[in-house]
Amino acid sequence: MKKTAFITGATSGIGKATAVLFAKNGINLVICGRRQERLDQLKNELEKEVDIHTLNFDIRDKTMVNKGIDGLPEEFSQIDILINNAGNAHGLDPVHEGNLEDWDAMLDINVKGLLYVSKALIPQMVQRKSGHIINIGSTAGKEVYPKGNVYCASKHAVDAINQGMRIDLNPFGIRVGAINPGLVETEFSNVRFKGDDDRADNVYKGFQPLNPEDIADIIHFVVTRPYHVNIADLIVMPTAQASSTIVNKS
Ligand code: NDP
Ligand code: 8X3
Repeated sequence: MKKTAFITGATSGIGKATAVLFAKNGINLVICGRRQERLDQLKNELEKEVDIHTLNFDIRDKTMVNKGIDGLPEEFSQIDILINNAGNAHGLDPVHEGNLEDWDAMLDINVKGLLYVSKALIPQMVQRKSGHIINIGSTAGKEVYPKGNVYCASKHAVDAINQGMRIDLNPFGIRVGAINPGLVETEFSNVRFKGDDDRADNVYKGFQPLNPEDIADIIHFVVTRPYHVNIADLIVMPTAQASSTIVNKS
């Protein structure tokens, strides 16, 4: 029987690449994001291969999150795989110059939003005693870099939540693991720098960054391991990257 995956942040970058690869491999999808036109376009592209349902919500809004998940059509109501991917950095400023709205956005989306979706979907996994949750963390959840303060805090929180979920869901046979990428070229830096394309492009100049398909490939590998294998925590960087601050640029 086909599995169904629920992917947050499927309109772009890692989430979108994961949706495409899952569809190619026969995994039905619930794809989420705020940009409905992109969700519709992806659904059109992929629905020849698998069944797809789109959910439009701002992950910060727990009422919308719950309404969307409670209202899933019967054929999408059993979620086998949850990819907690939606998230972004907002700004890159020393802490004394930080923008409070950026801080709210990062903590509300990357931490609380991830929790809202998880809380809405985990009880069915507990009841069935099955499920697989992948939390997309970051190297920023393993170390802190200059001006990364609150983004790093949000990803350190994801690291803690990943561990906490694995402990609490262990009695129910639910697999929980995190994938922590380094530099991946997506819309991430455009969002961080609020549409400043030159500044965003500069982040990935002079070395070969990861692309979203590299991470999708790893996510698919993780979810296709035999049941007794749980990849609990994985860090993946471009070869040119050694840490958040050490990148071998030409
Ligand atoms: P993108 O900006 O390309 O994609 C971000 C996705 O998150 C979009 O689909 C966006 O959808 C969704 N999203 C953002 N805010 C909200 C919101 N308020 N409500 C619902 N959905 C939201 O970035 P990436 O693909 O790079 O990022 C995906 C994940 O990977 C994030 O958690 C990020 O922190 C993490 N990551 C990224 C790295 C990188 O270098 N790119 C490295 C390490 C981790 P929409 O705007 O349509 O709502
Ligand atoms: C994204 C990677 O180094 O830009 O989480 O924070 S980094």
